[in-house]
Amino acid sequence: MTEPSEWPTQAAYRAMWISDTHLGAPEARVEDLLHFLEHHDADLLYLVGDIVDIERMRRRPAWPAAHARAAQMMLDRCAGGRRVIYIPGNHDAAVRALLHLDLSGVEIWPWAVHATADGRRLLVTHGDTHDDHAARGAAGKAVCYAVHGAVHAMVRGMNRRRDAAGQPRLAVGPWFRRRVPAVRRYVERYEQALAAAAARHELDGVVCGHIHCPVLRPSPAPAYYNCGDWIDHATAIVETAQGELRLLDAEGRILESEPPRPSLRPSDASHARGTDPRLHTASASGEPRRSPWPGRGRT
Ligand SMILES: [Mn+2]
Repeated sequence: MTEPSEWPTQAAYRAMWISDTHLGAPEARVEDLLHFLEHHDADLLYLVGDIVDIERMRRRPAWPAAHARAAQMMLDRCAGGRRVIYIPGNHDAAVRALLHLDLSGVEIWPWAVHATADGRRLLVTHGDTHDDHAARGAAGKAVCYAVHGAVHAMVRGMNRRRDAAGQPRLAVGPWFRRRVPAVRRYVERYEQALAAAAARHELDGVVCGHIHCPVLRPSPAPAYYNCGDWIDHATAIVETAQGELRLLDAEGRILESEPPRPSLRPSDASHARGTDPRLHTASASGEPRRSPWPGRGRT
């Protein structure tokens, strides 16, 4: 393994959030992910669920070398004083059996509270446990997931033909949201449900994944940030040393960034003061009091 000091890092961040890589699923954009990981590094890496698509691999076992390498690269980031916190989602729910364990340095958490360099506290969760409401109950959720699965299977078939013909792939998520009002409403309700979860725990915002809709929305409070995915979008969220969140693409280009905040409110300043940004902390202080944990499902 390469020594941490030899990592070919171009950009180092205070924290980085990656979700929905779906390793083990053939449509995962693994080459893009490997490229991103080779050029981006952070003191604290959050794996925000659906990292390994265990659900999919149960039905069709596949673990190509590139997928194994991407998983290894992410888990190895806990070397050299860095931390990796793995928060399982619904496609890697089996990992929830390992909650609170420390596996060769990788910490497994049901969710976390991240303290930014500028003193904000953000709920970090995959998000599936909050989408019952968004999908209008368990039955609605089952229908949503079934339709979503069927369309994905159809588009996978189309993309195989497009690959063979050298044409660009179709992105399922964006197509869905443009064309199907019910999906657009679902996304809105999901975003509201996640922001409400942050508010319930008196936090400043939420960083999640699950619905494959990358976005940075610092206002209105509470803030809503979604990492996106590595099937349709190939995006990740990073935090700079100053506490600014950015949405990056696989090449490291900034797709969205937060507007500069004037200055810290006094209450926030006390939280931020004295923290060494390099050392800082998924404030593992960090589990909200009430468990958001009943959910199980598929996407
Ligand atoms: Mn998910």
